Amino acid sequence: MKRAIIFCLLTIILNACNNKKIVPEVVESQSAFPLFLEDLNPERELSAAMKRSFNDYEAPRLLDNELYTNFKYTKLEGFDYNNGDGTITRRDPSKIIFENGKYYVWYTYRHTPTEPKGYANAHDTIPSKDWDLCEIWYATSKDGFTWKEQGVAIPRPPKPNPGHRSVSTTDILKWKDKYYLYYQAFSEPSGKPSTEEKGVTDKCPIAMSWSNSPDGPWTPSNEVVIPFGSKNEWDNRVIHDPSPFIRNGKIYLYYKSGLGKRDANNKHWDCWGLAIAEQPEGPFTKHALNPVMNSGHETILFPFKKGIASIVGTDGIEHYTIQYAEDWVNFEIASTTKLIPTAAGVFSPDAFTDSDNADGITWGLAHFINAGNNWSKMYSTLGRFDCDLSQSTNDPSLKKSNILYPNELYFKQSLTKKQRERIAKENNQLLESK
Ligand code: AAL
Repeated sequence: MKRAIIFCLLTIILNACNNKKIVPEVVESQSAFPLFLEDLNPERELSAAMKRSFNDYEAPRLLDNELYTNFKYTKLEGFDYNNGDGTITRRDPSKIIFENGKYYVWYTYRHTPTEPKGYANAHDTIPSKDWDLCEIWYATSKDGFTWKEQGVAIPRPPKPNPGHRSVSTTDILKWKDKYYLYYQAFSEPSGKPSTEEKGVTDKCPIAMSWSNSPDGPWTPSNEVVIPFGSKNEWDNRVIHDPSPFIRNGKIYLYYKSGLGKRDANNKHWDCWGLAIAEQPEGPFTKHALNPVMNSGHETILFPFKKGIASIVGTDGIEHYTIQYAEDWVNFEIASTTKLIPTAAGVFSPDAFTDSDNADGITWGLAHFINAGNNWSKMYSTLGRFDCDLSQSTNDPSLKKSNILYPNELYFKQSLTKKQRERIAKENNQLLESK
């Protein structure tokens, strides 16, 4: 405790120092940086890296940083995948809520006669992608490890309602004792070749259904609640991954879209927006500062203290970071991490409490795509992750950074034939130049 007080005082002093407009002189000489932080001279000149340690992060050391964690994973009981033949998928789980003495989770469920066969082969019963021809199903659990599948929550609605092709990638909102599921509502198979530029489309807006019970029945609004942006606006192409929360008595719904031309890796720029409404059915007003996040094809959000935190997943210049926005709009990097859960739904007790001191999270469910390691039999499974991003939890074994991966994992990332040829050419050029 004494060290924590000293550290806090030190941080305050250092921030005060750094906030003063001191024009950094060329530091001729100063005493060496001390062995213990409590001996640090608050007037000391610091390098950029050491300034970041005290200014940019909650603490210069991981164990003291509430917004750093490593992750542990556990396979789930209770879900069947037809021996991994690609006909059954479960993916993109929602946040988890605790009601009626048990946990609830909703997810994208596909059960089709065949595995996904691409847009060109898609048909009324043949999926183009893993998330095509899907419904929203749900499951319950007493412990978060063994789950009982309850069946369909949101079926595909009849044409021409949005989602008649597929409903997927849902999240839950509890608002004034009613329940709302927001989800991607496809009216065409995902993967349609794009007319504007190379790549394919994954075009869907966001629809919503509501219920008086987490067990349903669910009534579809049969309307788009988060529309595409207009042509030439950043979120014109897709509106993905709806993630609703309650803040200041309003609904804060984060969503993902993708802007810019696809790059050499066929990726567009995944960014996240925020839309705010007074009522669950909208109207939602998109924030003027959108996009509010610059990375993360798969990003996990949860209220933390008075703000909101995000675990930024695959893709983007700030992927594999944990970020925090005290104002729920301007995100700053709080830590970097690794082996993060993909497309996860977290058990976030404060998701709907509108708390100004949200505790954070310790577990959730993630998805694992290509679960059979055979892209021609593509399907995904759900798994559990545990972490320590909680003020009330203190688990040093979840604050480690030196997580060693199996050596064979490195060698699985092997050079292509083309890369070996480039290297050989460079070698020969060097040899010939001597
Ligand atoms: C997911 C999400 C959206 C996409 C597809 C299913 O990871 O980004 O939901 O449409 O992939």
